[in-house]
Amino acid sequence: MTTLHLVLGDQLSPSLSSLADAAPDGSVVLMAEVMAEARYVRHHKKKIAFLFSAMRHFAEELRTRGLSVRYAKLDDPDNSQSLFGEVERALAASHASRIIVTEPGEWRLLEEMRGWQARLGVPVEILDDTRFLISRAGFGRWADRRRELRMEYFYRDMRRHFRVLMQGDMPEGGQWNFDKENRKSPPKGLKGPKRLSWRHDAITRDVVALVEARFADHIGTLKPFHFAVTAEQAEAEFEQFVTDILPSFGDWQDAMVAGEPYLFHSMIAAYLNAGLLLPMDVIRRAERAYFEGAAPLNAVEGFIRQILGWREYVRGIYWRFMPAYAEKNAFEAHRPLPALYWTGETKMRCMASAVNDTIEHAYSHHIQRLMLTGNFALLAGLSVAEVCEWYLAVYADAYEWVELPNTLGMALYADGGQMASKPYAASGKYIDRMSNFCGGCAYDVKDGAGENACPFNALYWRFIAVNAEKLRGNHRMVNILSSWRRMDDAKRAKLLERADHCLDLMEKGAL
Ligand code: DLZ
Ligand code: SF4
Repeated sequence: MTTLHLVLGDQLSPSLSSLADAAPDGSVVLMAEVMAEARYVRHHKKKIAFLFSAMRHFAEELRTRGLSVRYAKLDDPDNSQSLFGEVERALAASHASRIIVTEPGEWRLLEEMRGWQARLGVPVEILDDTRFLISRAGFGRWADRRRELRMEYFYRDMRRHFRVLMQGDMPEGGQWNFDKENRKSPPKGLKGPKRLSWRHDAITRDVVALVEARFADHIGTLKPFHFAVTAEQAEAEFEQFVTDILPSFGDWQDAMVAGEPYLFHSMIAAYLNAGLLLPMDVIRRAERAYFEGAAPLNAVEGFIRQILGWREYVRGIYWRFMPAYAEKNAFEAHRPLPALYWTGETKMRCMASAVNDTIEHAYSHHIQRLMLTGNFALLAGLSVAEVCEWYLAVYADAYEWVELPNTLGMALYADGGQMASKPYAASGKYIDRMSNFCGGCAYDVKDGAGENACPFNALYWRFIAVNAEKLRGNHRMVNILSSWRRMDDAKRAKLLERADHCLDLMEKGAL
């Protein structure tokens, strides 16, 4: 009796539930590089190369543990190019009598897998993904008890439950959240440390050549390719973060600096989301750094909140509200995504920087994603579906369970407030305070409606004006709505005219 254990590209953890009873005899582990997954959105070249190389390395690791691994490479002539097709072929070859898989991270794939048993005629067991700290059902029970869902309360319950940064029943330092200390503007010359980079082995060289040849039409530069592709390498990067970078992470968490795509961010999301690192390991390591006096509480608490709080919370929201969640569009935003999101060609220095970082690294940090590309999309009323697809495609860490609530909910407020208590809409003033972009920009951040005025300013007021009715019920928007109402008519008209002109320029590729 043989069991087929399917391992997906973002399930590269030896502790995976579907591998728990895999044994050298009676188990075949199946991994498959398939066009269906690589092309359902046009993933960034670096994202595909990272995953394929990490998948191949993980397959080798399982083999050295004595397991029998069937690995379909993308250019194998018999590759059916879909996960179902590869399962079907593996079933025929191995005569397995059942299939085990850990639940995938995307609704579309889970729906598909639920139909596999009937199509294949053998039992297909779909197990919980125990790499997450709370199960889908557990989150459901937590949410059922609440009238309104807020990450902050979820996070506190997770801190209490797992006893992370706690002193008895009290949070370490007497506060749950130290974000007020984490919003410093960047001083002149702020530079992040040099990061580790890895020499390519034969596996990575093959994969980079494959991606270059087969995905030339996808966004992104492939070289230099800098990602860790094994758990060991990812752990070394994380260790560098904890010892050298974490102490400064809190202070500069919201800062943006031209030419500094990473600053003091951990850069571990791609590794965590593919399974090379496990959430509780990194949480405990960061907590230890605090208790040993190696990193301050504001930094450690802020870092841990991302993983113990946000990461688990967005996953919970995703599964609780899908598939209806993907259809939400509270502001009825439908304007096509402009070319500048793919090319980085714009005179707006901040946007050019965020998009070019993305093209080069398949990465940009949280504040660039939220307050530049996300904020601009919100203000310009860009199509929610197109913006979400862009985020899913371009970031090496993006899978729909994490991308959709972050983009549709947090950045675009398209869920009408399920994720965020107010839209993260901001004018150029915020960007100027948190970055060094504006000084060297073709636009004037201090100008609202002039010929050279920063587009974020007029677009911000247009967003308030167009959505005033929808924003009225939100008490955190009261002041800004009344500022708009009190503004004199001529000024309002000029701002709206400037905003329309900016949108015209954007559509013509001239903004
Ligand atoms: C993202 C991705 C890509 C690019 N390629 C593959 C692949 O060839 N084979 C595979 O098993 N998984 C891949 N993935 C990850 C899946 O898309 C991911 O498992 C689902 O989106 C669910 O999170
Ligand atoms: Fe961005 Fe406006 Fe500043 Fe230019 S002036 S960098 S467009 S915020």
